[in-house]
Amino acid sequence: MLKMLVSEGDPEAKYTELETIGKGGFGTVCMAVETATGEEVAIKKISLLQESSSELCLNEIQVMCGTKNANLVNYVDSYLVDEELWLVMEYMDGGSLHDVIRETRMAEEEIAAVSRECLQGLDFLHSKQVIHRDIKSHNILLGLDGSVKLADFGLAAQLTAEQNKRRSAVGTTYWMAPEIFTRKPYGPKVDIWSFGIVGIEMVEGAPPYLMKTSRTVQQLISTGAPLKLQKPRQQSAWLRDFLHCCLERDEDRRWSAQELLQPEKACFRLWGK
Ligand code: 3AM
Repeated sequence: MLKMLVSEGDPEAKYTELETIGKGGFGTVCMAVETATGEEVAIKKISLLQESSSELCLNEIQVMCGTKNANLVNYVDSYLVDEELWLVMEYMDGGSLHDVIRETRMAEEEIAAVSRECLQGLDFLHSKQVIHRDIKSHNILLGLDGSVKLADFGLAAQLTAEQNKRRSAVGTTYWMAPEIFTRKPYGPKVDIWSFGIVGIEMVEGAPPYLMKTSRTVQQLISTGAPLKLQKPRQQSAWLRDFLHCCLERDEDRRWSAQELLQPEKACFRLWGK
């Protein structure tokens, strides 16, 4: 299946690699330029030696191919090279939101601007019945031109008319919605919960309960432990309201990306700042 999706040809002839950007459990990400045009790209090289890798890659290519949007890191091409899948995508020269959060405290105007871009990306994904399932600051990439894009679709799930909910517990613990821990069938709103946690990250520099073990966090979130800002009074009512709408435990009452973006809703005041 992977062989049918990838391009033929030699990516090493087409692209000139410049530097390694990062390494992860999956493999490495390099920055490269398309030799003929000078266009900058990022190449994610995923080792296919682990059994689960092929499935994740297939997923990532299928989701990326079908979803082109200004707020998603767009797919360029893919190749099989020895035991690796090379996923060529647009290069984001501003690093990740996680890097920004680690180094500085963001102003509320910046939080609002980043949130709006991310919600536009989520609204687009959800309109295509795709759940990202791993929204966290590490997977939000920035461009020096001010662009903000969602990345890493390895865990994404495509819903269909026959399967309009998912059940498998995937994601990164600190950002995962309660309905995933409690093993309920869940839908796109799990991404909104995760984005609420990103909101707390943007304010405080880390997700709640980061110092606790994954097991403890799982218990805390499933049993309704509070998820709020440590110093709520230092933020505007709009920002608090926004986080509250994202971190609503009841999936039905939690707002959708589309609702959060609506101008007549209170949070829109945050966007207008
Ligand atoms: O290790 P750090 O956090 O510096 O942000 C991603 C991460 O960087 C970066 O590659 C590293 C391993 O995932 N990355 C992933 N996709 C990227 C892209 N399209 C990217 N950097 C730029 N453009």
